[in-house]
This record gives sequence, C-alpha cells and structure tokens, in this order.
Amino acid sequence: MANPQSEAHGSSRDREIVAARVIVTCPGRNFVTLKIETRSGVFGAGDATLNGRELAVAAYLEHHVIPNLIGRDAGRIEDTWQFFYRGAYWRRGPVTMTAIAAVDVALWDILGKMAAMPLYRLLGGRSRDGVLVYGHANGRDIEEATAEVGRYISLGYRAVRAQCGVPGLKKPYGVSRLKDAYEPAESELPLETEWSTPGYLEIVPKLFARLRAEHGNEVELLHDAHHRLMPVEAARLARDLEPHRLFWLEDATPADNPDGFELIRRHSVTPLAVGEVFNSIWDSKRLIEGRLIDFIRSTIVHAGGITHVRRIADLAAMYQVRTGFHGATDLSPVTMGAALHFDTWAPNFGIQEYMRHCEQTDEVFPHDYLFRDGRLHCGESPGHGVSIDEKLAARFPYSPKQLPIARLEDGSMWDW
Ligand code: EZ4
Ligand code: CO
Repeated sequence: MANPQSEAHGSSRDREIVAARVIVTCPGRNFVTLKIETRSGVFGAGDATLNGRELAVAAYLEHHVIPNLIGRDAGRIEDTWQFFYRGAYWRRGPVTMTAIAAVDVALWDILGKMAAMPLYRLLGGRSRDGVLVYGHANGRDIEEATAEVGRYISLGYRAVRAQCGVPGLKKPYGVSRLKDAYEPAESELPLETEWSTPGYLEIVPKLFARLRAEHGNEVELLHDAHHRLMPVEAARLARDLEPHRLFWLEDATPADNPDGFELIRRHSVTPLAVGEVFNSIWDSKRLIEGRLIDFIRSTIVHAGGITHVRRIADLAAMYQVRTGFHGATDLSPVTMGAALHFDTWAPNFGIQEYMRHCEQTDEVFPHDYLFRDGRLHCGESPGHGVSIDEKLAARFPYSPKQLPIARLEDGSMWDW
C-alpha cells in the first residue's frame, strides 16, 4: 500500500479512473478527442485524430481501450502505456499508437492538474522562452508564393514553409483554395490529383532563388516534398537548393526504406526532416543512429503520446538530431498544447510546425497558448492547458473526409 503521507495530491482512490469517453466533432474539420475523468472529478483530454481514418481510432478507443481504463490509477502513466502497447499483443501501427497517445496525453493532463503544474514543469522545466514556429505559405505560382511568404514575415513569423504550383499540373500539393485554410482532406472520397516530378524539380529551386532575392537571408525557409521523389531525385533537389540555405527539406523520399536517405546525404548538406507519418521509435532508429536526418517529425498524437515521443527525442539527442513536430490543422489544439509544453522542455527542440486552426476549432478547444514575435508560448495553467467545450462540439457532427491521392500522367498510383 502507498504511504498516505506521500500522497500530497490525492490518494490512489482519488486517482481512480471512473469514466472515459470519445468525442467526435467537426468544427471546420474532424477531430477525435478522448476525455478521462477521475473519482476526484479531475478531467484530462487527449487528441486521437488520425486524418481520414478518424472512426477507426474512435472505435479502437471505445471497444478496446476504455473498458480497460475504468478502475485504473490515473497516476500510473508508464504502466498504462506499457499495458496498451505490450498488452494488445499487436504492436504499433497508426491506429493503435494514436489511441495510446490519446490516453497518455489525457493522463499527463490529469497529473498536471493534480500537481497544479503546467506540463512543461512536470517534464523537467523550461529550456527556452518560446517555441520557434513555421507557417505555411502556398501559392499557385512563384509570384503568389513570394507574396505569401512576405505576408507571413509581416505577421511576425521568423520561419516559413514555401510551396508553389508546378506548371502544367492541375492540383499540386500544398496549394490552398482558401487563404489560411489549407485543408487537404476536402472530399468524402479521395480527390484524384496528378503528379509529374520533372516540372517540380525545375521550379522549386527557382522559387527559393526568388524568395531569397525578395526576402533576404534572415528568414528561415522550409520546403516539403511530401514523399514524392525517388532518392536520386531528392538528392538532386537537395543539392540544387543548397545555395538558398533551407532550414530543412521535408519528406524528400518515403522513409519506408531508410537507405534512400543515405543516397541523399552523400550528395548534399541541405538539412533533412522526416517522420510525420511515423508512429514508433522503431521507424526512426536507423535514420537517427545513421545520422541520415537532422530533424525528427514524429509527433505526440500519432506516436504514442508524451511517454513515447520523449524516448524518441532522447534517442535523437544522442545523435544531435533535433525535433520538428508535425503541426498541421488535422492535429487538434490538444496536440498543439501538449506539443508546446514538450517543445518548451526538450533540450534538442528544433522547430514546431504551426498552421492556425479556424475560429470554430479554437472555440471548441479553449486553450492558453499564444503567438508572439514568431514564437508560440505555452500557458501556465495546470496540465497541457487545452480543454474541450462538449456542448459546442455536439453542434458540429462528423463529416467523412479523406486525403487526396496522386497519380502519374499514365494513371499509376503515386505517393500523395
Ligand atoms: O499533409 O497533415 O507538413 N505537413 C504536412 C501536412 C499533411 C497532413 C496530412 O494529414 O505534410 O499538411
Ligand atoms: Co509534411
């Protein structure tokens, strides 16, 4: 039995999980949230959103996770993580690891509230004053993308990801129909887009030459190739981009086979980032240990929560690889809140992606983080500082949406 004297913030009876529920809502886009409640009435929230596959995670949580949560001690975060990871027998995979992440983040949130401390303090305290973020500047052509980068700079951003359309392609990746609201999952069945690598390899170096000429060298510039290149093509792009000093080139080639990154490395010193689709430390082990990347993007919601991503960050730190968490709008404000606390602590933090959510989303998920001078700042409220307004959430029913797919001109399926 635990010594009651050491239980300054509640006994194990107070910490007992008495209820947990899944909330699916669509305030501008779909989100899945897990809310856990203890006997003492403390609530914790965890994001469980897997873009385009939301209901698979919701069902996993409802049928296979929640029955196991009831009656457990909310303070046993590590044991609960191990229970759902080892105990399922079927390890890893995006659905399982997103469900585990939702539980883990909700439990860290509860721990923070019980300890009356913001999450970053539980992790070990502040390593920096604010979290460098990058925004998304998209344009149909070089002109438009250049103007968009300028708009971000004038909003105070110090780092901007730039994407532009490829001449001859109808619907290139990353180009929004509405400014500020780039939402790739826009139709019930996947939108079919087309892809052609030669035109892309031609235009991207021109875009960055123009951006440097127009906006100078101070702003950090990033680019996302979205897993569309063969390793040798990625090597060429990385080399062509060297004069423009990118902060990183993201997802240059699919990382299913990490050997591809060795080829890129051999030819270029453009920094490389990968991992937004990873869900486990095992996805990045060879890339990190082989020093084949500079930034690891696996993020809290899709890679097992704070408990697991901390292990990834610690492994990365040993090889001077820094973090650069995925932060698109399909990651809910709950993930953004948790990520900002993590970023505030992590000694090897690099940068945080930040696509602003729409107003409706912000209203459904009240939060205390804020943007100032190119950085995001986590709040000081206990836990991760993000909650869900369930009444408001109920007004936005789930709306099935899938991510687009890409095909080559001859109809072959390609990586979107
Ligand atoms: O396409 O989040 O770097 N950000 C990205 C995103 C992803 C979406 C997928 O759900 O690549 O825009
Ligand atoms: Co990306």
